[in-house]
Amino acid sequence: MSLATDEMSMELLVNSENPEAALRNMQPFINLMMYYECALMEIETKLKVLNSEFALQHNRNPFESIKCRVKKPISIIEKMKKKNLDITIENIENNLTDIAGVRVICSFPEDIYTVSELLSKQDDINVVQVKDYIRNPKSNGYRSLHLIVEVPIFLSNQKKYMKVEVQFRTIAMDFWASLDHKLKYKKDNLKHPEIIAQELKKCADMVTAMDYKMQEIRNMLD
Ligand code: 0O2
Repeated sequence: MSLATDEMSMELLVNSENPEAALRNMQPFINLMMYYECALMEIETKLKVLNSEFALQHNRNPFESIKCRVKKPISIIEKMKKKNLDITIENIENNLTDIAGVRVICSFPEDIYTVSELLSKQDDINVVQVKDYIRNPKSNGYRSLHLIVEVPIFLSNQKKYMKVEVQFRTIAMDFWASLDHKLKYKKDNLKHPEIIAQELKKCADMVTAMDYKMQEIRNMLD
């Protein structure tokens, strides 16, 4: 069981008058989270295979790191509430696309498109949605390429397609996004959040310029 589901089960069990019944009720949710974890393993393996092959051919890795996570139960509940949806297993599966999340950190912008295209064209992958915040950055300066893909997992009695959100960014975009993420959570306690947002936007422009300059140098080296 993952840490996320483990935390939730402990909380519910401790507060329950009938722990056995509580555990039975939670089982479908625990199963669903396990399916998402399996989907993450599939995507991670696919990306690692691409990385190894690319490294052999080009003598360098197209990405620096991969981080995988299953959304915490509390965040799932918050997102379902925000969407005004009843919290059922079916609704969670049908309406949330980022329960399983993979973040791929690349050195150069062009590698993002190379790796994401190689992943997308694999014949067992269905690309459900592409949000290209690199070619079309958000107004705050956020840049990343987001893919929602479906990947099959093979269980003992069924083959099940699970959705995974794969975010591709450069090291510089990731650095920027982690600081911006802090702004999102601290905004309410800041005196002038708009000034920080403006400064961050300036940084986003510098990050973009640097990414493309680094890419140019990389291409000259090649
Ligand atoms: P967390 O805590 O990172 O998981 P949807 O998921 O489709 O309902 P949305 O906002 O339309 O919601 O999806 P989108 O734009 O693809 O964003 C999904 C994720 O991208 C976010 O997840 C963030 O991880 C990241 N992201 C999007 N915009 C920003 C941004 O402006 N700044 C930063 N730092 N990250 C961003 P969550 O669930 O919002 O948050």
